[in-house]
Amino acid sequence: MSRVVIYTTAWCPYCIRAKSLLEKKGVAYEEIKVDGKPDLRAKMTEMAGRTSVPQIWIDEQHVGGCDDLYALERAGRLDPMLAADATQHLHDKKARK
Ligand SMILES: N[C@@H](CCC(=O)N[C@@H](CS)C(=O)NCC(=O)O)C(=O)O
Repeated sequence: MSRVVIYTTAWCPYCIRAKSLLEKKGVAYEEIKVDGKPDLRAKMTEMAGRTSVPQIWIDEQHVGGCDDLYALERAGRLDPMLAADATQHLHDKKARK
């Protein structure tokens, strides 16, 4: 299973919507709450190139926000990304060296 990281704030409807899709799929995710934490929000903005929350990463790959997550779902591309075995990626990377 992939590692999913989502940066959120409270009272953010897009964050709630994104998390509810992940929860519906039974996906465990790491939530980083940036309320009142300008340093963390700045780090998120720098990594994502966007200021809005949520910002979502699947196995180090930046997915984007809630709309991007749902677009992947509609395109049938979310499940394969979530199912990708991160350990296998690392193994493949090492094997290619
Ligand atoms: N299209 C974005 C919309 C996200 C959005 O508007 N988030 C609001 C909070 S609910 C936000 O972070 N606004 C501040 C900003 O855009 O910097 C998505 O789907 O994630």
